[in-house]
Amino acid sequence: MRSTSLRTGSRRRTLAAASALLALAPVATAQTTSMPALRLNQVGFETTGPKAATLVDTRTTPLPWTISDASGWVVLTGETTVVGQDPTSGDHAHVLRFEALRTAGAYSLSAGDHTRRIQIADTPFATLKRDALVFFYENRSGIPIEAAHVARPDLARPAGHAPDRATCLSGTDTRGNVWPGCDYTLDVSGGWYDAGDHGKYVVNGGISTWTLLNAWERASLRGLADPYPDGAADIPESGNGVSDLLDEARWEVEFLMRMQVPVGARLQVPVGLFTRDQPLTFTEIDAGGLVHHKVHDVKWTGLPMAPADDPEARFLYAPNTAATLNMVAVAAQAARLWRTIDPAFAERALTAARRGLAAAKRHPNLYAVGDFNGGGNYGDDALDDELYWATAELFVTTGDPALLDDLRASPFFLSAPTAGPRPTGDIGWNSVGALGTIALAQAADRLPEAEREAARQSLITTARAYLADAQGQGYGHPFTGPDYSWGSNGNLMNRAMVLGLAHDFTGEAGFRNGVTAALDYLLGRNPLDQSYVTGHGDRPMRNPHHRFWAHSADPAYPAPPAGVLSGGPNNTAMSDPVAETMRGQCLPQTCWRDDIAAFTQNEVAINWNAPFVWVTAFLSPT
Ligand code: 9MR
Repeated sequence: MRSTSLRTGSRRRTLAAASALLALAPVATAQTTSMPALRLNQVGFETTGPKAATLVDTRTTPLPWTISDASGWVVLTGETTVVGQDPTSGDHAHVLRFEALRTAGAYSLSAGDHTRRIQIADTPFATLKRDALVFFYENRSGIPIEAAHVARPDLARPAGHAPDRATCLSGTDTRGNVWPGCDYTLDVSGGWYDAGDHGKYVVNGGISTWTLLNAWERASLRGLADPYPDGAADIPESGNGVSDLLDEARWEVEFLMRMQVPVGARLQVPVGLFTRDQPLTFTEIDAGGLVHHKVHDVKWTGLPMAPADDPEARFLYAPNTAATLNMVAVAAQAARLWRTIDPAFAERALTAARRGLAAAKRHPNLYAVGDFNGGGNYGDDALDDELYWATAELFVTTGDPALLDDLRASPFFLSAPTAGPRPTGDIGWNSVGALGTIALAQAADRLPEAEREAARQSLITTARAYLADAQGQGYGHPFTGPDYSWGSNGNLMNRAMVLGLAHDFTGEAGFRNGVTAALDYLLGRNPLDQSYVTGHGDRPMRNPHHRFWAHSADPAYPAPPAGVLSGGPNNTAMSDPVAETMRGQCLPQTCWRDDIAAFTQNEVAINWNAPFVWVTAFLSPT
């Protein structure tokens, strides 16, 4: 885990930053001037669920609102609650609550001279849930994407990187270090492309796969239906008698295991942390069991490009401790989940996990080095949380008492994002400690009851803090900012997952309502009146940063499928060509453009769609 200050809001920081933000005049863009002032979930509200909308209006007294049905009959009236000036959106917000309306149908909501259509349905998120998972099939590497399994023929494409065989990168990096390479080649075919690029990264693959597997295991442990029973997602494996959610996740688990260094291989790698201006020194180690960081093109490819057209050479990047522990966590989880479904696969996963953990303990200080021309970095210089997470998953799978001793010795033992002996910070690809606590809190018969309860309490305390963050937000979502970092929508979904778990543990409706509030924000209740999900809502995202779904750059390429979540507003890394033009001109929640070139704002990624799957599966359990 690196510093999580960008992700975690504390009240003090929020207030200080709020006054700094007020100095930033909100700039009306073409995008903002024509927006309706009533902002709400454009997909729909659950008949029995919470229902809220935001009205942007400068008046400081409550305003009346009405809801009429399709025949114009007024079915509900009320008054807004004035929230006031919302510092991270720049909007003067009123909130409307209409949960009293519990009859499915189409309605018109009117307030302050504005009218907006709303939908109320028993399960408004069922299609969203399916589409959110199909995203993963559509980003598979090493297999053709077949017209029979996608919504439109133009989304089909030939297999990319089939096969994906690579040896270790050798030669000079951008800082002049000379990498020695290795004497083997691995077949690392399969897996998912990370995002808009063609890289496959173990670190980000780890949390993404864990999240999908947890969505399945959570339902199973709670005696709920499989959220994606066989056939639900219509993927090539549909019909094999296994959950589509498990089949999809296995596509990546197999890839993560292929990234493991063969037993006995000796490699020259940088050991320990190097500052960026220090030349690297390479030490020969027994690298067997470690896991390579990523497989990626030697340099970034251009856009648009179908995966099968990638002309660049691909390489394995040096193994390190974080990547190894990511594989361990997920392989341990897989060993548990497939134990009766496919015992041979489960056994193979357990062997990989055990070997990986032993290798990570032998080499606890191998860090990702990012000075290459191609590929994202996913570098992390604090690995205690990865060790805790991987150990927790292997302990839950095996019950090995030695692993429990290790867990109890970890600073993160039973900690959650804002609670426990060492709060982990919000969940993200580089902040995975809470995932270990979630595994321990969910597992039956592993921890003594008092410790299991403490794990649950940490998560519940965190969920309460997230609900407190939602208080006073103009758009009602459980995040104060002030900073909206890269992938802020994915971060919000990770918060929603913790809220969902707190609901599992307590049954308190307020936690479930917090999950819905987070989803409302993604689906249009936000200052840009934007559904950040393709194909869903009146104003869906259309132009993601993606090399294949690149229609807006070249009409020969397809528009995106439905169910793809945009990374979302990002006021912390405004380094793409679109964001550069917005610097100093947008408030945090508005630093976003639906533009294929805006890779810091509008890329899509497996670690953002995965908690989106978790959340939609939570809200739409069958
Ligand atoms: O999600 C990642 C974000 O947290 C980092 O700040 C950013 C810059 O390193 O990288 C993001 O991940 C990207 C990755 O490096 C390459 N594939 C696309 C990912 C999403 O933009």
